[in-house]
Amino acid sequence: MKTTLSNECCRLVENFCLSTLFFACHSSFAEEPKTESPQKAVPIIKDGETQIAPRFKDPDMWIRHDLWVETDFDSDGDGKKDRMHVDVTRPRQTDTEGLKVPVVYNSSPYFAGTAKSVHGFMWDPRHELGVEPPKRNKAPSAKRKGERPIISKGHVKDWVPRGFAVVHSSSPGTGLSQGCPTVGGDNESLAPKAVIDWLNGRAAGYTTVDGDQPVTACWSTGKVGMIGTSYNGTLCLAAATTGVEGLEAIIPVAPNTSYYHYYRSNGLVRSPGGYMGEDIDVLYDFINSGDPKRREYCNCNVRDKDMASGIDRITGDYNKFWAGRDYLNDLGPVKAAVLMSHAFNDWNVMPEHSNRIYQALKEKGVPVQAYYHQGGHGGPPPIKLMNRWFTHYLHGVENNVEKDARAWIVREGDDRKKPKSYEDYPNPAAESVTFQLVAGAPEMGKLITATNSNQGTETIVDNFSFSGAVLAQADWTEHRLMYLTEKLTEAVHLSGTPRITIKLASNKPTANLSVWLVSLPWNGNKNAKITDNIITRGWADPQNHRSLTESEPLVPGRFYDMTFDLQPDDQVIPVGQQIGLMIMSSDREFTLRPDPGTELTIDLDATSIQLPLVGGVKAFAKATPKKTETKNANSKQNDSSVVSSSVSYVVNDTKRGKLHYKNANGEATLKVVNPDGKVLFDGPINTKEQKAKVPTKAMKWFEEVNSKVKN
Ligand SMILES: [Ca+2]
Ligand SMILES: [Ca+2]
Ligand SMILES: [Ca+2]
Repeated sequence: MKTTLSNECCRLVENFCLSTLFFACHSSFAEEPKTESPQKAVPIIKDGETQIAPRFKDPDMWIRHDLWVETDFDSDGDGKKDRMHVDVTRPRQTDTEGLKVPVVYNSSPYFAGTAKSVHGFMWDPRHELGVEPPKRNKAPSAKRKGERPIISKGHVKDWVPRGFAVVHSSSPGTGLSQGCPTVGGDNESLAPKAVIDWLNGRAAGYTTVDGDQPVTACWSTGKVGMIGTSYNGTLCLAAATTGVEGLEAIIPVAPNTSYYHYYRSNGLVRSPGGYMGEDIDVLYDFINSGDPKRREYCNCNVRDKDMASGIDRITGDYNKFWAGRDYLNDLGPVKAAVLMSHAFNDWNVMPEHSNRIYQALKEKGVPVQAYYHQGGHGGPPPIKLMNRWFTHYLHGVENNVEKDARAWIVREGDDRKKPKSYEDYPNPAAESVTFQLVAGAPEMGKLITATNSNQGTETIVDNFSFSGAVLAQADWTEHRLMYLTEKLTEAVHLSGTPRITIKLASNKPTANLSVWLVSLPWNGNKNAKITDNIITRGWADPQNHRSLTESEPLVPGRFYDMTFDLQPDDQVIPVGQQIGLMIMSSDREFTLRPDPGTELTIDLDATSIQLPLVGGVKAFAKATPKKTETKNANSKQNDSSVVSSSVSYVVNDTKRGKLHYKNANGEATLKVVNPDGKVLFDGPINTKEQKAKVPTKAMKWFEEVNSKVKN
């Protein structure tokens, strides 16, 4: 690679170059080391990875400086183009030997201070659905740290010793960057674009926020890779959607790719996990650390105008405001190679955020790979994966990274640095398996692959005071419905996005709807991993059964069909567990919390869930063999490996009433209540004598139902 100062670069920015050299002298160390090797330093590439080089390694020899890059927008209304505060850390040889290096770039709204604890100014979730929410508390103002010249030390240790420059910038309206924070607005895409333009000699940089002494990046090869976690990951994607020349690769870690999907779910107001009551305006207040003199303008225009009129916490519907903050709508110009990173148990920025982009880019033919682990929010891929990505796309080294496995997934309990490779995500061997429901409320019903009928309806009485974890462990409750598969005798591998189709009626015009896929028995141990208990979850607004952009009040008692996706997942459910489909109304940790009492009635025959299982229905059948009829005389009574013989179901029928049958280890009981609530029979039915006491009509109904369940 070229190591001399390119004349072309200097010609392009002729006027800047002298001042750059002047500036470089200032920012550089005072004394030349005496033992200078005669050969010029170059990045060392071995086995397809850029190596730590002895001559780039010493942090005392690095050059650090800051500057402001001028953008093309004026988002803070002062009539001047907004300038972004940028820092640079680069190997000394970029000054002394004319070395040119590629750039690892990280942009963030968090670098220069945030408002104190976000929890003081959240929206209060405790109100009825579909009404104007109570006003939220005023946020304390964020204190601007705005340190110079180092904005952040992030990623420096990984990349500068390998001979990359590392560049940071504060996003618009934060720290010493001008403009307004817009949380997903266009200026957040155009700001990193301007920085990349500067790294390529196409935009102006200055030594001060308002001065005219220029700074150039003649030391840059112009090849830029962006990396960042969460909001900083969003900004990588935001920059890529501009199609800016020079942005060759990005590694977004747990990026939020749509603010709608972050604060809403299928038409429902739904908080990110751990941040109950957060909304886009709360995040605005949290990051609003820019110039105190411009804040009034920004608050007025961005938060109190654009956001206030767009967020719609009353219906939770998708609209123009949200569409403008959904990067899936902006993928057209993307050409940067994307190494997407996320965790399947990130209940803050949920895994759909990366998956929707990954799948769309794959279809578009953009080079993509995915790295997923089983933990929570954040967590980048192992350095080796990142290094191979940047070495190929920023250095142009043919290391065949594009022929590597497309998906890297850390298995449950494994070291996060040791993912298993897969052909793709979802696993190409996964096939959708449809499960139907067998009645069981208020206890647990069954989840079966056979087709099924005459299961009637079952009803949930909403009560936000119980968490999903409590409801999943309850033996008997009216606050959730639970349907369990047989106990697994072989592990089952779910890979992809589960989809539920549900037919339901509400007794009120509004209702929350929450669905969890769980693994039972619940592991209540303090050290339990999240994958021990929760497989995945999803939320939806029944009012949006027909349209995501238009809620429709529910007619109490009328049944509606709706289909929606749970969060994408890749999880192996081990032997001995049962997969449970839990349906709730409010979800204490995620949804709004209306007064308890809303009743959701589910039509079981018209409700099903599709699970993407590796090996499809055959693999599932193999993991849940039919119980043998032979009495297992040899097995000990408490042998936990014996498949439980407990059967229980409840059937609701508007004409006949309610039938509840339970058989636990051979002890059968039956309860039949007529539609007026009169108990026709309630007692054991183990012997001929006991059965004789059951009224003929009730017995006939029971036999009908029983024969169907057995099939
Ligand atoms: Ca301005
Ligand atoms: Ca809605
Ligand atoms: Ca999972």
